[in-house]
Amino acid sequence: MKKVFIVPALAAALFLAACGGGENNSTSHEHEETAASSTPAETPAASVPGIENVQVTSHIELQASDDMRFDKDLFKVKAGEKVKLTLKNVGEQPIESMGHNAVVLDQGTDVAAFGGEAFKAKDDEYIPSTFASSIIAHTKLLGPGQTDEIEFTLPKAGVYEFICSFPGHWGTMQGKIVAE
Ligand SMILES: [Cu+2]
Repeated sequence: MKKVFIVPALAAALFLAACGGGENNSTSHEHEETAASSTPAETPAASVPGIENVQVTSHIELQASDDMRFDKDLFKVKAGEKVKLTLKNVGEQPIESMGHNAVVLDQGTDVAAFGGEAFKAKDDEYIPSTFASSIIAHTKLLGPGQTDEIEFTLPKAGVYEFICSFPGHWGTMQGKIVAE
């Protein structure tokens, strides 16, 4: 987390250096630009490739397979409205070696760090309590042929990642839900 704060601090220091000498004639326009560029921004929806071709839905339907993939990885929903997510494990391998779930993460969650913690949470179906506040919703861990359905609401516009948190899966089993 420290790095997150170093960047604005540096920007502020540079800004102060640039404004050194105490002149009062720097314009307010310059101040605005500095403030904007030093604020860590959430990923704007427009920056997600292919999102312009995705229709808004209130029902996310996902399949997970033995090749460690979801069949889809990009969805668009309405912020503040209830969304249903259905996950089906269409694989054949046993849950112990190839279980799947779908975990919807809050904006800005460090997915790699989450995956690392999930690895250690076998007794909780790989849902790490250390990241409880980053989890919007999650399905059960599913074995072959099993299906689970959950409902949740994405609180505000932006980009939310979803992953399978079974050990080693998040690298290939991840996608984005864009709320608008
Ligand atoms: Cu998986």
